[in-house]
Amino acid sequence: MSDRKLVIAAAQLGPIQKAEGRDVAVGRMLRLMEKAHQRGVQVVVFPELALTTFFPRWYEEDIANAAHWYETSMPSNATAPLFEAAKKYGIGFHLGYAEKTPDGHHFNTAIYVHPSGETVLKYRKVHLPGHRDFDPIRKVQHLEKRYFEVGDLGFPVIRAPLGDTEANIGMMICNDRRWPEAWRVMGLQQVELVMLGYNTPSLNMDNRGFEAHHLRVEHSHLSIRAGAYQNACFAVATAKAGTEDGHELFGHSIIVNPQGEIMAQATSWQDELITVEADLGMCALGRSTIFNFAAHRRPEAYGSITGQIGSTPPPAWRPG
Ligand code: CDT
Repeated sequence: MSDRKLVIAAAQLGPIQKAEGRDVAVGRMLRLMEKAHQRGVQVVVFPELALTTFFPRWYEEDIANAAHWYETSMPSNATAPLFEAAKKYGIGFHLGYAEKTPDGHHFNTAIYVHPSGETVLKYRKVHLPGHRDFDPIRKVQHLEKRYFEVGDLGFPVIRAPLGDTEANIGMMICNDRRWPEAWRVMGLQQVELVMLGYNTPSLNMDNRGFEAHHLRVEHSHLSIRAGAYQNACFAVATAKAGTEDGHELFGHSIIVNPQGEIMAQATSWQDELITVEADLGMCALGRSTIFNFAAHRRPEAYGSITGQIGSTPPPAWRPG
């Protein structure tokens, strides 16, 4: 036990339909922030692309027709109430949204906002799943590579005031959680709390092979639990859940401790707040023993991790 306690929450959102505006999403988020305040929460994590439906499932021949999905300023008139609520309740919040920069770049972005309204940290999604062009084989499109550029900020970690303490915080977005490299880059910066939002279809829509349905959530949890354990950090993983215009996203938002244990899990596919009291002192055990990087890492054996992208076949051995 330490005196570095923090009450954190995953604020899962139910579905947002294509026709629904940001006012609907923000109104629901405000209700979750009010609930968080009632429960003494100090940090709230909202999902990836929290202000709109998961629009990369919709193909636009002319990308200009997708312009309305992006935020060109943060805060904006639509999102200002979130910043005001943060100030009123003294709650920091993580928000995922589609960003269009002043010079015309498009990113799948997340920010962490201090209760003062200042943005503490920004992250732009690195591992964009899916494809760029319309894919006739797929049952549902997943056009993140069409609508976003690869994030250009790396995986930054920053030490910042959180609640009554300070913590080393980092972020990843959805598909990033499946890539151990993303976790380790933050582990190497002594991250203590990873915030991540996701929109994950309940079924594999690639239509290129069989994947058992029950493994979809399993793979998500497996990745988050392993990432938190192997890097001695807490993780708050928040879903957008439920059926958006006929397309189902699984919920199962979780908060995980540095032992890789699930401390809390959402049970609905609707707006739902799950909370825990995290003792950030717990990060010290893994970091000073089995995952004491300074003592045990062997980067001289890891060159291929950064030296190549695709895998290569190994040399073949034959008897005699
Ligand atoms: N949003 C996101 O990154 N979703 C992916 C689904 C991949 S299916 C092309 C995920 O990893 O959950």
